[in-house]
Amino acid sequence: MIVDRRRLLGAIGIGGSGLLLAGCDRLNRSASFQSLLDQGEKLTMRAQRIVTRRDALAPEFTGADLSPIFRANGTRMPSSPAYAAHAANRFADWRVRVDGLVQRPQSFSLAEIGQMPIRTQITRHDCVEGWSAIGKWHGVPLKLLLDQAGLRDGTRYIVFHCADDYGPVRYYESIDLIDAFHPQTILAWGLNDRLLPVQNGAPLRLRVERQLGYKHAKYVERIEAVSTLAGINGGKGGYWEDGSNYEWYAGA
Ligand SMILES: Nc1nc2c(c(=O)[nH]1)N[C@H]1C(S)=C(S)[C@@H](COP(=O)(O)O)O[C@H]1N2
Ligand SMILES: [Mo]
Repeated sequence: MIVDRRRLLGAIGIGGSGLLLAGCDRLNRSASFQSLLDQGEKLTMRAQRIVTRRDALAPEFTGADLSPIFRANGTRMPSSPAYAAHAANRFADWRVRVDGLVQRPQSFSLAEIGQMPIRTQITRHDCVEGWSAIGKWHGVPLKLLLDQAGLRDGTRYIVFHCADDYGPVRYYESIDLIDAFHPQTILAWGLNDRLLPVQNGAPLRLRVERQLGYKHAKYVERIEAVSTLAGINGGKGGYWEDGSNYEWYAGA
């Protein structure tokens, strides 16, 4: 599925005005209609700018900029015996499932993901707790997994379900389709030319580079397409959003 302009505009909630104007050619060009048109034009331009901004790439850096260590935050080792068994087995049997509002629910092994095109990017991670680090991430564009599963009409969000209990519930996060199909949004399996360490989310973690650290779900085991966030725990779309009123949209 391709995120086309209309879908993008619809996703940010201002697509309707253009469609409305297009259907109005029976109206004559009275002064007030002309001013409505002008307003519509401005709205469209503004929408275009917002879309351009949301679509822009996060800055990428060079090897010389890499942080000497990429620290870990939040869960450093999921506590479940199942995860420990996967880790002991070097995640040979780990699968990430893609389901929800998709035409072809399916799961991918790490080997399958390793066969898919690789994107590498050196980016800066910003945590709201007041630290940043620059790391080199390797992974598969999320778009490729979503395209293979085939999003169904009505999908508005992609939810990431993680393997770690953080406090009383599993960690989870969600993003919209603009971020899901952003070229720098990857399911990363590598950091700094090595496989992802457990503390940084092995075997798969989300990188969604325009957003703050807590959106970058680690230990991803299920990716769910949904039309609304209402059914996901507290309904605000993420562990911190539900638990501590963090903003759902944590983008630049
Ligand atoms: N599953 C899971 N994902 C998570 C967290 C977590 O505790 N569990 N912490 C988040 C926060 S607040 C940050 S800053 C980053 C930290 O990533 P790092 O451990 O690789 O530095 O992961 C995010 N993703
Ligand atoms: Mo964070």
